[in-house]
Amino acid sequence: MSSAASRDRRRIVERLGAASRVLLVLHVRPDGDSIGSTLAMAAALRALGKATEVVAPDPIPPNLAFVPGAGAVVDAGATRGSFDTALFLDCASLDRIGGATADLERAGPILNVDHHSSNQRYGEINYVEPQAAACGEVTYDLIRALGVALDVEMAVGLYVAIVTDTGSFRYQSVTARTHRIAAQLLGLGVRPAEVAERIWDNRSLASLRLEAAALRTLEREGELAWMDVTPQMLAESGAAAYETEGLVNLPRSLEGVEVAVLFSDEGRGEVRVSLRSTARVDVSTVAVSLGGGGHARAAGCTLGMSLAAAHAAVLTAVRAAMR
Ligand SMILES: [Mn+2]
Repeated sequence: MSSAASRDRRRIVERLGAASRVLLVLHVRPDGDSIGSTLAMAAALRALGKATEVVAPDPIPPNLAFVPGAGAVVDAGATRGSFDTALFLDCASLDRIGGATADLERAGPILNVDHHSSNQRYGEINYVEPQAAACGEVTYDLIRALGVALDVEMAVGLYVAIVTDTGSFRYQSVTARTHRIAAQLLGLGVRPAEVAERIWDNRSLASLRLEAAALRTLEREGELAWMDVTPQMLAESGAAAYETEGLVNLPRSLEGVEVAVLFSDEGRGEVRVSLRSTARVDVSTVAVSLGGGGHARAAGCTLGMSLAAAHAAVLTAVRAAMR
């Protein structure tokens, strides 16, 4: 850890130590890292005697509702009272909290804890560890620095954060340290097979039908592959929008592919673009150039245009990045 990061962590620990009511905010379309890190952190703060509330700008996907504490998460706009501190985990930019901005008006200064290299440092204190494979790793360090003894519930949250953001320990971001942290969490009682089954082997028939329909649009151009989700596919399969999560891994798994793109048009006049790379191309620069953000190997953006226009804009930028 850099000395700047360790100084920032010390400052966050001091501020959280002095806090008494903390608002924690999930990001839009909360994923395993957002949910797992945030719920583990909220439990750690409660262990220190702090009052906490967790607000979600979008619903928690059903396959992540088992994470301890998920049942107490409230919708955007539904928090009560005021907070002396706001804590964001896994949020690269302020707009990632969507409709929870209203809740933020009754909260104190923002503490920003993250692992995205594109993090915009919008907090009063910013503790960003771009080397961490998941915000769950950063959260693990922070909970320990707070002097809280991890329990099995916090451990499940942190494990969910890490196992989801690393594609089950498969991505380039994974280090020996990632595995050492996971080993600690298993030692606290996390059952990895049970967690994996809950997250990945609980799919709806609709989501498999959506996958089949999306696969028919798969296109390949050398080391680049892409796929679409259209409003018609969502309607015909009956799948919910959150069930497009992870579909980008299909073109990514194609032999010889370096960059994979999923274009998801959910019929709201915009296209959500997910970008993945395997080893070489920094897709976060492509995403940032289109108004989004992320990591070198996983990034995304949302474009207010048609699917055809999004294809043109994104594929042109990706081809340039690949040269
Ligand atoms: Mn993350």
